[in-house]
Amino acid sequence: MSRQIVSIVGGKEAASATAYESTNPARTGEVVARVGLADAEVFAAACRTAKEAQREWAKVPAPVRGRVIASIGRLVEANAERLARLVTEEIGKPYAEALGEVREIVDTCDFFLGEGRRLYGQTVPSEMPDKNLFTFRNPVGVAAVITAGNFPVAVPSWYLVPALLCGNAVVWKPAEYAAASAHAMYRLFTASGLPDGVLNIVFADGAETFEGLERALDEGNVQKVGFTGSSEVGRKIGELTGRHLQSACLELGGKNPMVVMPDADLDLAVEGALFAGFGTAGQRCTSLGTVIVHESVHDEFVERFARAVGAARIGDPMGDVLAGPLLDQKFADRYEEFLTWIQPHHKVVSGNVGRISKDNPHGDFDGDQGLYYHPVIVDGVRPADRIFLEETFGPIVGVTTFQTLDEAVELANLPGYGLSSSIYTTNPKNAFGFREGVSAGMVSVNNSTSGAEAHLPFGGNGKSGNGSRQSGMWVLDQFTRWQALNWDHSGRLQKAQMDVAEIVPDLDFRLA
Ligand code: UN1
Repeated sequence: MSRQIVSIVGGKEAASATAYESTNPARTGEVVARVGLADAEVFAAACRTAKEAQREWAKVPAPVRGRVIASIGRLVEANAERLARLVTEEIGKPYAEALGEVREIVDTCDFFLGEGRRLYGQTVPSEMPDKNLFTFRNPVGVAAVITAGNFPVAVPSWYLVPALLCGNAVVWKPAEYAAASAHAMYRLFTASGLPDGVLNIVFADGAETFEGLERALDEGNVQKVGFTGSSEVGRKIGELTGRHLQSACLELGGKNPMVVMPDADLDLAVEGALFAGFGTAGQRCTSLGTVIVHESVHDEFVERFARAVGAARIGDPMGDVLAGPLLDQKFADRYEEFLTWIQPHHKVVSGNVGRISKDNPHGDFDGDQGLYYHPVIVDGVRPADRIFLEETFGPIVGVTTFQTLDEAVELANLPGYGLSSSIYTTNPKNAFGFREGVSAGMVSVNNSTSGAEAHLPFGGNGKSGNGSRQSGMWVLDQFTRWQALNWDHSGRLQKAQMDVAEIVPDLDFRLA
């Protein structure tokens, strides 16, 4: 069944300039949706519409906005299987994971529906009598949210739900190759009764989006940009928003390390590395990049890891598999390039490499019709290698060794990203030492690098982001601005710093 979808601005379908087909990566001949892509002007116009709608939305009491978030959560829950099936159909994410992804939207709504009755400000004592100080959280205005398609519904909800709850309007530009999932989520959100124009969805390619965003920023119609995607595009968005004196919320790539200490439970570490590296076909921004394993357990670890990967099921994402296909042809093409980074000094220990086919099967799976790739473990990786230094989005994991924890931390930080990380150890000293030294925003002990929970701060440092955090209470600082109010009821002008009573201490006093 193929759908026809277009952008929706102010509750009405908007004009499209070009046509795009979102296909099923498990059966590339199957069109999931025919998408009309809009141009830069539609994007800029959507931001104008959002600005109009935001004024009224901000006046809706926050607890009432919280009720709308509660309704969104209920609607998503009631449609969970349908939405998850669509996600699986459109981007090939295994169905169990797609259901988990949909669950994450509900969790996010659960967290923020109560925030409608909090959005706490403070009362603060004044330095002068008969004067009161307060702080208020004000919505920023219009948020332009640009998201990737590997988490086509959960990660967008991390922006959309708190942004709307805080009284902002949103223009959402999802990834083209996940357009149908995004469109379905948009419809669930608006079924909650959100007024027209408060949430708008624009399908557009990268270039038109960037131009539209620039225009909207110039016109003063966007106050916050949220972006999840590559470090390269994130840098451009950071520059653009910086020129407009804004700081975007950037969630970018990762080269997430997993350290395996000599005292680790190796079976657990292998299980963790298998899921972290090859679950979701390695296409999470939190997926495992490099295993940094102590030299004393290297051989044992690699042997068990290779065995686990050989036995892992790759196949139809509606089935019980570790991984399905890559997200889209664009990702398959890029992944093929990452495979060329394998050098003669490397040792592929996982078996076959490249596209799964009749001539190059994974066990009895021949990958017929889909963008399926062999999971690859590359041993012997060195710190100067591209495979070690750069994100390789897809099912490929490097392995390197270390001698001391300090060295492991240094290797973990060397690529300059800082999204997620993991250590396997049974010694708390190692766990806390690693936590303290590693540059990542997220640290797992005896767990996968992926699998962030919806109410912890999520975000990266270095090449993984500009330190902004999503999720939980921390994201409120992205979608609100603090306003300080002072109210003097003394009936006279009391000048701060000057008209302040002084109590004089005897600072020369010493105990005898
Ligand atoms: C992403 O890939 O963009 O940690 C985010 C995880 C997810 C988030 C990944 N909950 O696996």
